[in-house]
Amino acid sequence: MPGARAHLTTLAHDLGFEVTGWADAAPRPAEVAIYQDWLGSGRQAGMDYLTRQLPRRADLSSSLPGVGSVLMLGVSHAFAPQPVPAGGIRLGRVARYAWTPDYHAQLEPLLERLKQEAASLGVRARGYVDHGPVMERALAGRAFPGWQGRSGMLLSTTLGAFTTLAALLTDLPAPPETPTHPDRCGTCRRCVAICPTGAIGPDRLIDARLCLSALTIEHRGPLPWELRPRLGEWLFGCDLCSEVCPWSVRAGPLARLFVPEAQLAHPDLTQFFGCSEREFQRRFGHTAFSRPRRKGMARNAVNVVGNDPARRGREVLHLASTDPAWEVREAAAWAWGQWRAQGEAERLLHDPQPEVAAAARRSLEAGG
Ligand code: B12
Repeated sequence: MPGARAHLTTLAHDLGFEVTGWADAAPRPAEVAIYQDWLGSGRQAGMDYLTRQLPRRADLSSSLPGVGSVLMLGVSHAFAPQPVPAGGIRLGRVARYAWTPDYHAQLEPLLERLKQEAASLGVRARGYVDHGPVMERALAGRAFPGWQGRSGMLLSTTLGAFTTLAALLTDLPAPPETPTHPDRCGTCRRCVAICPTGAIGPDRLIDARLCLSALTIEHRGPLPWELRPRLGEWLFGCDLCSEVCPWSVRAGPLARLFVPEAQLAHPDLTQFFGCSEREFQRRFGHTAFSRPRRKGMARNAVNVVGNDPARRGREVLHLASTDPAWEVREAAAWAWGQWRAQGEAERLLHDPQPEVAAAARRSLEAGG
C-alpha cells in the first residue's frame, strides 16, 4: 500500500518515539556469525534464552512470515538527576532505564497501536521490545542516524546512548535504499576506560560474565567474590559506559515519553528486606526491579553497603544477616568483612547454610 511507510512513521512519532527508521529485514549472515561466535565464547553468561533465540534471530520470517522491512523505534531515557526522597537508607545507583515503570509495559501498547494501524492499511506487523528474537541494535544501526559504538551501545546522533529500542516487523517490502551511517566514535575510548571490570571487548561486544548490568540484574546466586568491590555503588544495572559517552553528554537529559520517579532512582534499601517475594512483587512488579526479584535486590543492596566508604547503612547489614535467603546472608558475611566488623562476621560462622559459614570464614581470614 503506497504511503504506508510514511503513515506508520508519522504515527510512531505521534505516539512519542523520538527516533525512527526503516531497515531491510533480510538475513545478514555476517551479523548472525558475530552473534554465534559471541554465544560460543560463553560471553552470554547464564542467559540461555539467547542461545535458544538463535534460529529466529537469524531469520525474521520465522517470527513474521513474509517480513520485508522493520520499523525501528527509539525513545530516550536520558533523565535529569532526581532528588533524593527523605527517609530510609538511600544508597547506591540505579541505571536510568529503571527510573521509570518497566519500559516493556509502557512500549508494548504503543507497538500494539502501530500493529492495528498497519492492519487497517492491509499490512501485517508484529512488535518486539527487548526480549524478542530480534537483533535490535543491528537493525537500528541500519535504520537510524546512528551506529554501534565502542561500548556496544547503539548511539543515536540525536539521543546519544540512553536510547531504548523497539522493533515493528512488517510485511512491507524492503525499503528502497538503506543509507549507511558512519562510525563516529573516532579515537574516543572513554567507555572502555571507565568500565570497572573490562567487560567491553575490542570487538565492541560485551562479556556478560563481567558486565555490572548482567551481574546485578541477570546473575542468580552469590556474586563472584572478586568482582564485588568493583560493583562499587551500583545497585541495579550500570550506566557508566553510556554516561561518559560524548554523544550522551551532548544530547543532555531530553527524555519526554518516559517519566522518572525519584523513589525508583533512589530506593530505600530497607524495602528489600522483611517482606515475602509476593509482597515485593506487589510493590515492585511494575518496575524493572522485579527481574532480579527480592533476593537479588537484597543481595545487591548488601553489596552496595559493603562497598560504602563511609560505612553507612548498618541497618541493611543487620537485616541481611538474618534474611531467609542464604544468598543474602552470604553477601552480609562478605560485607561485614569489608567493614572489618569481625564480631558481626563471626556470628555468621555458625550459619546452617555452608556457603554462608564459608563466606564468614573467608571474610575473617581476609581481615587478618
Ligand atoms: C542480552 C542483552 C544484554 C546483556 C548483554 C549485553 C550485550 N551488549 O550483548 C546484558 C545483560 C549485559 C545487557 C546490558 C545492558 N543492556 Co541490554 N540487551 C540485551 C539484548 C536482550 C540482546 C543483546 C544481544 O543480542 N547481544 C549479543 C551481541 C552479540 O549482539 P549486539 O550487541 O546486539 O550486536 C549485534 C549487532 O549490532 C552486530 N554488531 C556487533 N558489533 C558490531 C560492530 C559493527 C561495527 C557493526 C556494523 C555491527 C556490529 O552484530 C551483533 C550480532 O548480531 C538486547 C535487546 C535485543 N533484543 O537486542 C538488550 C539491549 C541491547 N540492552 C540495552 C540496554 C539499555 C542495556 C544496558 C545499558 C542496561 C543498563 N543500563 O544496565 C546495558 C549496557 C551494556 C552494554 N554496553 O551493551 C538496550 C540498548 C539500547 C542501545 N541504545 O543500544 C537493548 C537494545 C534493549 C532495548 N530494547 O532497548 N544487555
